[in-house]
Amino acid sequence: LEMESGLRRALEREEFVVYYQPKVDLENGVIIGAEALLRWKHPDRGLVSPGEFIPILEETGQIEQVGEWVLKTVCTQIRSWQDAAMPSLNVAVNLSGRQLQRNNLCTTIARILEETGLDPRFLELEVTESMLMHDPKYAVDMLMQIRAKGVVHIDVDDFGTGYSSLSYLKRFPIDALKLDKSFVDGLPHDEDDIAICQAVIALAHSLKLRVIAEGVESDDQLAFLRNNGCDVIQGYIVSRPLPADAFAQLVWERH
Ligand code: G
Ligand code: G
Ligand code: NA
Ligand code: MN
Repeated sequence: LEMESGLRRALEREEFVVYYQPKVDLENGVIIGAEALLRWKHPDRGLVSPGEFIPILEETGQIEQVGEWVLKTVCTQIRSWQDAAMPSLNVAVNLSGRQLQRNNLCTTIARILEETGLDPRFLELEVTESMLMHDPKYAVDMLMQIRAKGVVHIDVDDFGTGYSSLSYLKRFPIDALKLDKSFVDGLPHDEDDIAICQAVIALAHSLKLRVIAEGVESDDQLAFLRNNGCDVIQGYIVSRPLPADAFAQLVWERH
């Protein structure tokens, strides 16, 4: 309850901040973008993880306002990196189920792109498998509308943890599957995780989708993923999520 009232004031007190975790192309080792991850700078408790407060924002409905703030902040940030002549970057924003269910989501995204003047192909969206399968017909329709606005990079997060209908997977206008950390964890030794990762990579490629592995921590995991054709990785082996300036510095250093 105390957290709930704190969250209610967090937006106006400017206590939210976006961190950026790099995504690296395995073909050339280049940082091609980032996942935007929300943090709450609580006045007493320090950095609070979204795992603790996103569920509360979802329950109270505040996620819509905060989600819009995240989209706006990220689009503004990408624009300012472009203005500073940074190498080209895509940044992925996580959508919540409640945001996807609102039928004005497409209008909101279009307005933010317009306000920030960002070319829509630099904004990437992450939706979870379970959000899509909650009402697949609706999700296909909504994602088609968003894609029609020029947002062509839509990734399926936590892939493999829920269950997808393969016939729908083909119909969603998506361009990448994110291999969940829980499967990457067991690489390169756990037989089941090996089988699952290889199957997801094969499935994705046969549907002409890219594969982004998340939660990559070790050289062994990285080697396995590279040898098995994974396209992009994200994880502590590259970097933890970073504040915008530190992320930009890393991009320059590795350029
Ligand atoms: O950043 P990790 O460090 O703790 O994130 C925990 C969870 O919170 C992840 O499932 C992530 O997808 C989710 N998350 C992080 N940022 C956002 C956000 O801006 N919006 C939504 N809806 N979820 C987010
Ligand atoms: O649900 P989602 O996939 O958006 O969540 C991403 C979460 O995983 C974030 O909380 C992020 O901080 C965390 N994360 C990212 N890379 C790693 C990693 O290499 N190891 C661990 N333990 N967590 C990671
Ligand atoms: Na995500
Ligand atoms: Mn994920």
